[in-house]
Amino acid sequence: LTKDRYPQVKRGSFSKLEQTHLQFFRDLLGSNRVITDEDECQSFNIDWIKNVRGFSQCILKPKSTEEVSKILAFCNNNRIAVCPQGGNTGLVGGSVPVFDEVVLWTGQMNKIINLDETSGVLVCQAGCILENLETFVGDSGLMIPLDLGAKGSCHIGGNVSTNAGGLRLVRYGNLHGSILGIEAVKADGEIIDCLSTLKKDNTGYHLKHLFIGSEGTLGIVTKVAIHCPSKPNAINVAFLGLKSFDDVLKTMKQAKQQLGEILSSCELIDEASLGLATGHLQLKCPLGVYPFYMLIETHGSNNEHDEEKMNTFLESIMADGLVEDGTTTNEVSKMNNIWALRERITEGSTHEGYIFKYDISLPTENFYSLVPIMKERMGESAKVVCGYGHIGDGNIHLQVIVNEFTQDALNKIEPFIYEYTSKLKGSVSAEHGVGFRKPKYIHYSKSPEAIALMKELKTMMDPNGILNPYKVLPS
Ligand code: FAD
Ligand code: S2G
Ligand code: ZN
Repeated sequence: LTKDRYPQVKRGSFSKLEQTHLQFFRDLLGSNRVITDEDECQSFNIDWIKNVRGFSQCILKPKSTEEVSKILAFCNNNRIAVCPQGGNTGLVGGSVPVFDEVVLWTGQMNKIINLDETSGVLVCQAGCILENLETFVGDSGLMIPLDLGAKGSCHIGGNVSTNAGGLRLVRYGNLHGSILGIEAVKADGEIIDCLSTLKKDNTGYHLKHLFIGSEGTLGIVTKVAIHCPSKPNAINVAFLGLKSFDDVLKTMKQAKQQLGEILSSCELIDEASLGLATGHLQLKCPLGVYPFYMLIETHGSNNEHDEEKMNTFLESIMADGLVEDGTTTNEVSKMNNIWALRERITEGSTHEGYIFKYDISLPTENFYSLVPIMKERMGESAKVVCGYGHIGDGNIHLQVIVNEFTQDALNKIEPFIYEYTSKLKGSVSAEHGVGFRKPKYIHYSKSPEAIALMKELKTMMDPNGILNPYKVLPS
């Protein structure tokens, strides 16, 4: 969706970048942390799925909170628009400029500040890559309570800013619960230190939640304190083949009942989405072909107990005729191969064609209902219509893949898919956020009063609107 495909978006009355501005940034950061070369700016201007493209001519690479503070104070005074960027793995166009906003990249803010091994609280800068944090705390027998396919690139500051859900939310909850403290910088450069490492602190309003999920529009997250649970001694994965969605629902219910507190992930993959991973990436599926697959994982403290629970669960769902086939393992390489079938669907999809990607929360019994409806609506005009995702949290990733983008295809999908979701009181963006692509749909999931209050908050926090303009809130 390049600039010309967004005729209705007009560049705000922000300053155009001048030599004096660049000089200020160079004096502050040093020339090697102010990127203006067009080729070097390119990757910061295009999002991961190459859906949106910006035209920034200046990428800033601060190393500290103080530098972020000085940058924002300067940009605020000079009305220069700023696009915060972490790993640039966001999927709603929130992480790249729309026009010529300055990009403030957190990649150089990647220091770990402290890990308290007793309380399990990690304090680090926002630009730490999720996988690096996972490795670091893993050495102390702890884990980051968040895991997603983008872990090799995404930054913890970006995860916080999108309130990323991921593959284990069903067990470890969302970041509003596991993030204990945040340090952020407001648009005027003021540093807000809410970097508490306490599990309980009810002194006044819980300001950290303003920055969790606000996608860089209320402030720039510079440090986070996150509670890291103990790394499980025992991990088991079951991969199941099922013939109907009704059986999927019954199996999920059994999993929640019989695996209870050790259930750490419950993911659904339909035949078409599995095909995108096995077909384009030559991944091997350990089962035959079925309409549905489930990936069920347990995290526990005692492998013997967990294997017994898992086997009892599998025997009961087999006896009830809920699954056609299944395999279970606790061998790391086999578990990784099974997880790859789920985690690399996104990557496999990119080889199929142009992807219309939807990230929807629906009432559990309707979780899959949109897929056959969209197949019907698209008919021959779509190569693939598929659904996969976090059924444990009621969050489906629905994809309509066509040869190339056409307005006609888009018109068949939108706003129908959003109206359908809204009628079922679902969410038009379950975990990826609103970004640049969905502000015009936020009203399908939020009341006019709620949107009005969000705008009041935005005006209070960022009166000149310099932080990630054109994103999240409808103009
Ligand atoms: P970016 O993409 O750089 O930015 C995301 C948003 O946050 C932008 O609006 C940006 O302006 C803002 N931002 C970034 N850093 C800061 C900061 N320090 N302060 C303020 N604002 C900031 N998402 C899920 O929720 N669950 C998944 O399971 C999941 N799986 C994925 C799998 C793949 C293969 C890919 C490519 C993406 C996936 N995503 C998933 C989407 C994406 O990875 C998440 O949204 C992630 O949290 C983005 O982190 P990031 O560092 O890349 O942020
Ligand atoms: C997932 C990744 C992005 C997508 O795989 O859980 O959040 O929609 C998604 O393909
Ligand atoms: Zn997801």
